[in-house]
Amino acid sequence: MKITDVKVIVASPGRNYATLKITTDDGLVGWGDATLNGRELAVAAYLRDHVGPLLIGKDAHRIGDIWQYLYQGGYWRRGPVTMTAIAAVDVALWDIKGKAAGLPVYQLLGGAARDGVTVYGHANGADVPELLADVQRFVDAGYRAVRVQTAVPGLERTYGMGGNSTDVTYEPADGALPSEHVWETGPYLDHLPKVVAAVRAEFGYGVHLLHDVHHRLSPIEAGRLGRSLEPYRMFWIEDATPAEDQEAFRLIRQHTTTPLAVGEVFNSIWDCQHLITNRLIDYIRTSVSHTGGITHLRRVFDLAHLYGVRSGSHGAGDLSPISFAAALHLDLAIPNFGMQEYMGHLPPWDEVFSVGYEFADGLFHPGDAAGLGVDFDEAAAERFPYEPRYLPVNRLRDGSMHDW
Ligand code: CS2
Ligand code: MG
Repeated sequence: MKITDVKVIVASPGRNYATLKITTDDGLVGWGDATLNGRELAVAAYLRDHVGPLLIGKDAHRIGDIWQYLYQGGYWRRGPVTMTAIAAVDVALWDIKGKAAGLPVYQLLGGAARDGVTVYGHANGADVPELLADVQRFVDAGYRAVRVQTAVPGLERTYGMGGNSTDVTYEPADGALPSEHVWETGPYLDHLPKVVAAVRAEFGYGVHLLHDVHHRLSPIEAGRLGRSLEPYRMFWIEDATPAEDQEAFRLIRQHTTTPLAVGEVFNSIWDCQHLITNRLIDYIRTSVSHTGGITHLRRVFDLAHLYGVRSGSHGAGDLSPISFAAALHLDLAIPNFGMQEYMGHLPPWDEVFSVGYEFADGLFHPGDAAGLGVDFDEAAAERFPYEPRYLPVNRLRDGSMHDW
C-alpha cells in the first residue's frame, strides 16, 4: 500500500487548523492534525516542502519505520514544528491502517480497556457567581470533572476568564498581533483558594475539580498554591511552573500533596523522562498532535505507567477534531489513563469536520468506524481561509515579560 499523495490544508473554520491528507495507491485517505497554534504555516511548510516529498512511494503500513525515518533520519530532532509535523503523518497513517483493516484505531492498539474516556469540561466566570452557574451547566450535562477558572480581581484580562463560556473566547487567539495582558501573582494566589472553596461549598466533593495555572508561578509560589488548595482535594493543578526547569517540580512536591499535571508544551519522551522517572508529577499532559502522534505518545504513557504516572492528554480547541479523535482512541486502550481534556470546538467547525466520537454520561467514545472516525471536507474548508492569529502575551506591572 504505497503513499501516492501528501497534501496540507490550512483553513479557519472557527479558528486556524492545519490538516494533513495522505492518499494511498489503493484509494485510502488518512487525516492528521498539523495545527500549532499561532505557528500554523511553519508546520504546513515543513510538511509540504520537506516531509511530503519523502513519503511518496513509501509503504503506508510501516508506521514505526516512517516515524523513525522522519525523526531519527531527519538529523534535526524534536521541537514543536518538527514533532507536530511527524505527529500529523503518524496519525494519518494510523487512520489509513484502521481503514485498511476495517477496524477503529483503538482496536489496533489492543482494544478498549474501559467503557469510555472521562473528560473534563471548562467552567469559566468573570466572578464566582458566574463560575458557579457555569459549573452547574457541566454538572447538568453529566460531566464528572470540571476545570474551574475565574478572573482575578484587579486584573483586567486573565487566562481562563470566559466572555461566553459556551465557546473558547477566554483564549483569544484572535489578533493579527498578540494582545498584551498584565499579570500579578499576589492577587491570584489570594483569590484562587476562595474560588475553589466556593465551588466545593456549592457542589460538594462528588465532582472532580481541576485548575490550570498556565505556567505563571515560581516553584515556591506553586508550592504555596498547592498547599492552600489541599482542603478542596483538587484532581490536579496544571502547569504550575514553566517546565523547562524540570527539577523545579521537586520543590513543589516538597510542599504539597495536591496532584501535579504538566506537559502540553512538551514534544517528546525526552521532555517527560526526568519528571516521570523521578515521580515529580502525577499526570502527563502531552498531546497526540504536539508529541509525535499516537506512536510516540503511547511510548510516553508506557514509560509513565512504570512510575505510577497517569495520562491527562491536552485537548484544547486549538487541537483539531482529528487530534481529539486520535487522543480518544489512545485513551480508551492504554492501562494508565487518567483524564482527558475536552474544550470543544468553535462553530462553524462542523461544516468542515465530521466526527464519530460521542459523549454520554461524562464519557466520550471514539465510535466504531474504521480508522479514526473523522472526515474532513476540503471543498467546505475553502470557504474559511487562514487568517493570522496569535495568543496574547503577558507583562508584569513594570513592563517585564511574563509567561502567558
Ligand atoms: C490550555 C491550552 O487547554 C489548556 O490546558 O493551556 O488551551 C493552551 O493555552 C493552548 O493550547 C495554547 O495554544
Ligand atoms: Mg493548559
